[in-house]
Amino acid sequence: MTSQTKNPNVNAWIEDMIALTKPDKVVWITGEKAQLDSLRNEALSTGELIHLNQEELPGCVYHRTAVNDVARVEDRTFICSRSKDDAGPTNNWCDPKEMYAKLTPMYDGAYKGRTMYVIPYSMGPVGSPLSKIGVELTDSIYVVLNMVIMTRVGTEVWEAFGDTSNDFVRCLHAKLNIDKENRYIVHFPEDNTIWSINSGYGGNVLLGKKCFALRIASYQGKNEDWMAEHMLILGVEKPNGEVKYISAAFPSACGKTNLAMLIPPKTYTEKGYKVWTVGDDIAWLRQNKKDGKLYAINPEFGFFGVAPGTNAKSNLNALQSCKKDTIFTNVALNNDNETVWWEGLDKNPPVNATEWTGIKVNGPEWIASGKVLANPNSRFTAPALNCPCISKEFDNPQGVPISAIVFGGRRAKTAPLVYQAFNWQHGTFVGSTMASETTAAAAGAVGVVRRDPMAMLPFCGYHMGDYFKHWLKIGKELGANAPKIFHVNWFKLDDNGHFMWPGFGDNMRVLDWILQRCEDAVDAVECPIGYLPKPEDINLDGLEEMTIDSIKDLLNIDKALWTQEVVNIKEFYAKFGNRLPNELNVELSALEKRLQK
Ligand code: GTP
Ligand code: SPV
Ligand code: MN
Repeated sequence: MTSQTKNPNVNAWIEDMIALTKPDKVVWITGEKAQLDSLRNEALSTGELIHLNQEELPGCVYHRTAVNDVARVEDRTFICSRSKDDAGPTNNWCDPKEMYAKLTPMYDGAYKGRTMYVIPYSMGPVGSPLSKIGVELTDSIYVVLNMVIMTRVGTEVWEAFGDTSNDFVRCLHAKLNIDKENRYIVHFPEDNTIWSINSGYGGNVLLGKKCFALRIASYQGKNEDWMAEHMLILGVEKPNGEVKYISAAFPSACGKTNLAMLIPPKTYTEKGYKVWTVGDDIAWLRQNKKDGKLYAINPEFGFFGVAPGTNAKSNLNALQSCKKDTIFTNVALNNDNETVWWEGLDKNPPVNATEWTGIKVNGPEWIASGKVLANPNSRFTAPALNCPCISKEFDNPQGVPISAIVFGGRRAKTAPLVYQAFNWQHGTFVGSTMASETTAAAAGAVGVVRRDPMAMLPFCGYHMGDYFKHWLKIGKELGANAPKIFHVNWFKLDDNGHFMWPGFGDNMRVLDWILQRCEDAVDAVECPIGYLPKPEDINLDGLEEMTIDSIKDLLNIDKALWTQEVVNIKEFYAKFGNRLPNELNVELSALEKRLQK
């Protein structure tokens, strides 16, 4: 198949990459069903994909990654800006010339005996002023089929490239040998280029997602006056039909997909409240020059969601979304060997199970011995349009106006259920000092508390001090139109190590308070860290297990812990040297003073 675009910049780059990687064959992805069906069949015949029951799960397939390749690899992820200072203290950096010199020989002939797939894709509705485009080259059919779900792929995207544009991201992926020691996920922000090699795991290889839509896009946003954030976007429809939009940044595997699709408790649905999903992982936000408000689009087209813990009670909408046309990765197979199972799906692990690496085991015995059937970071790739509560604004090229921005993480003790920042500058401080326990979404230890500013620690494509400066600048531009900023914690533990808050659908009760605050419809209590709800203002109707006293515990501010928190923040801030905006030091001192009072 010959090139599908006249754009000489695209064609020259692809020719160079063909010369480098030396594929046997080049296939241009058109997005047509016949082409995708034939690729799926080819992958099923080679074992790259595994068959699932097409009556129970129409259009669904199963995939196992290599055992050493199940999560993002932060220690092998690089931001190769020309100046080391521009990558900042929170990113791995290497001189771009050196990195190209190191990786070029690895890519040399990497596609020999293989096919190069050319995937044109748009992040965001095709042609929207808020969207961006890219091309991913890959030798993996699994990547092609995932990209088709996760981004807008197809011939129509070439039109967005026009005949001359150079504003597209060049993404090169090669599986090579899935060699862990030579795995590299590398970003060249100044070249609009991403190179990924020796991995086949989602976050490392679906280059439109974290690599482009966060790392490269955050850099573009800084230069072009918009923001790329690790945020879900949801709409709360009130009984009068009005919809208010909230975006929320939680670190990986900390509840974005769940919150984005929440089903409100009965006390709300009875009154006519509904929640609509716009996005579950990434938001691109920009001030609308007409009304001055902050608008957000979800640049993605599907959900790459955490499977374990997803069930009819916790997230029915996610479960419905993956009933058809879904790719399951590293989950377990059921008794029948052709439907899927994961921890938390139900209480009945299959007796004749196939665990995620492919070993046939007795599920209940296996679990009793302390092992898992599904990988803790196993995932489903489901089309967003499958979601029963997908927002009708999902495809709106203008995006949706954001009323509230919410930060959150997994904190066993320190952070209360919810509080509101005093203003945008203080909210930027709250986001910049976020901390959370690490999860299985990235390789490495799980459950260690680390600072993860705005849930962007692994995803910011430039110096984080400059990123904070950018937040402050956007806040100034928004002025009175700026969304209100909040912090939540669904994961506070009691002394027995149990979650104190029921979470999931009941998080609606907290969103309700947040929206009331945005509308000045409810008072709050000023405390050293921000505005807390009055306990009686959290609606507990129908929530038998919670009392006003348990809400008080959830909202309690432990001064000793917060005093320690200030010490830790100081230490963290010291990393940024003179690139930390002074406004944040001012906020830190003010917090310290308020705590001493
Ligand atoms: P990424 O896709 O990695 O960015 O993750 P995410 O932020 O979308 O997290 P997700 O919604 O998939 O949730 C991850 C895990 O947190 C799942 O096992 C959920 O069951 C659990 N979880 C989500 N929301 C809540 C909650 O409100 N309370 C509790 N206790 N657990 C939750
Ligand atoms: C995350 O880790 O935040 C994810 C999954 O959303 S990945 O695509 O692997 O980044
Ligand atoms: Mn994520």
